[in-house]
Amino acid sequence: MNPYKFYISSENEGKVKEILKFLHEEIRPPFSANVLTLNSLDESQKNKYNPVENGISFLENARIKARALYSILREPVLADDSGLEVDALNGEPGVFSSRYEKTDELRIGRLLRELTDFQQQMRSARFISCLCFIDKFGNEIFFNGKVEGIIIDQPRGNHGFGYDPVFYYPPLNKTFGELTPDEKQNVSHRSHALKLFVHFLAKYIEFSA
Ligand code: ITT
Repeated sequence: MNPYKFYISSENEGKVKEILKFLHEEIRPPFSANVLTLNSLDESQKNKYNPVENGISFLENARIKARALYSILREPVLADDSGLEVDALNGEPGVFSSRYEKTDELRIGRLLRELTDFQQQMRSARFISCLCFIDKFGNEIFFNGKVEGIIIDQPRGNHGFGYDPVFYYPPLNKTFGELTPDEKQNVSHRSHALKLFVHFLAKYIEFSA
């Protein structure tokens, strides 16, 4: 069976690294995949790629990113829209997680400032991931994952990306920034969604072969 080729529609290096690692390890024989990133687009395709994430939900933004690449390539694509929902901030930064501030450091700084007056038991939060897959015919399907944690008041650890250093995960008594890539892969929101996607993809490849 030929490897099933599809593209990841994301400009976030940390995210792409996690997705590639997961797919590399979890898509197993008799199935195989050739997973490409935006790096393999030619210049004119790169210039056309401009997703405008103006949706009001993770699902809408995942769809916008997947469609943006699909409309250029007309080949199967996978996009992830993700973010951090903090209960004390009424779910913010949510779909604005990447637009909250310009860099990871500034984003974490702002988040901790907003939470200054909240004690640990009031700092519950969750990471959400919504994946949108579009096949070569333009059919789309979504997969969701989440993981619950607590926002601590000092960053810890330098693994991962984004808000990982302040996202404390009680079952492992560590922040996501302190988890190795393998440990994060075992429990993350993105892995939960990717697991569903891989399960789907195996059936999809089997039935469309
Ligand atoms: P693409 O849209 O190109 O994929 P992006 O960074 O803009 O890249 P999102 O719009 O989905 O992606 O924003 C997700 C933001 O949420 C991301 O920038 C991080 O700040 C945060 N985030 C998502 N998943 C995370 C994770 O596993 N660990 C830490 N932070 C995460």
